[in-house]
Amino acid sequence: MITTYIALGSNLDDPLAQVRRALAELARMEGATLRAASSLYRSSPMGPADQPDYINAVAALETGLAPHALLDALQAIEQAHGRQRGAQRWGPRTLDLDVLLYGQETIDDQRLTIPHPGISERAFVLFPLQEIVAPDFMIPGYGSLQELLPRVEADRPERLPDA
Ligand code: ROI
Repeated sequence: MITTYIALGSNLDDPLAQVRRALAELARMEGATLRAASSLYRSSPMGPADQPDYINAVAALETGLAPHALLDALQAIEQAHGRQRGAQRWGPRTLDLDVLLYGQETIDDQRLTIPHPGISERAFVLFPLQEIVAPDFMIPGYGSLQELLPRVEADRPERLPDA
């Protein structure tokens, strides 16, 4: 079994509901167990500014699924949320599920780059992640979470109260 960390993001069609529903779907996913989920956060868009704020969260799953099978399962959830692919680069989306980490493995192929290439500069990923891992948590190739967090402090997202 591997612990994998998934980033959730939405800024269309009731983003709070999209992310809550996605967390419930991760909890029901075949071949995986939801071990932890962060609070929900509101963040300003990275990329084009003329789009709504995002709701973000990070979840920890324990799974025996291989990385690409995991990706297939996550993309099925995105599809069920009406995700339209191939529109504007870095444009708005109903639901984004990104594999941030898969154990301590590094993967780089056509479909997957793990750790996620944006991980070290995305405050909307690192702050939620901080809630569900230890401070000395290591991100292969990037360093520890406590080294990375100060560099994105200026973009700290707004943590929302629990529902
Ligand atoms: N910006 C924020 N704040 N949150 C996201 O989840 C997010 N996802 C993206 C891009 C368009 C890069 N910007 C984002 O894919």
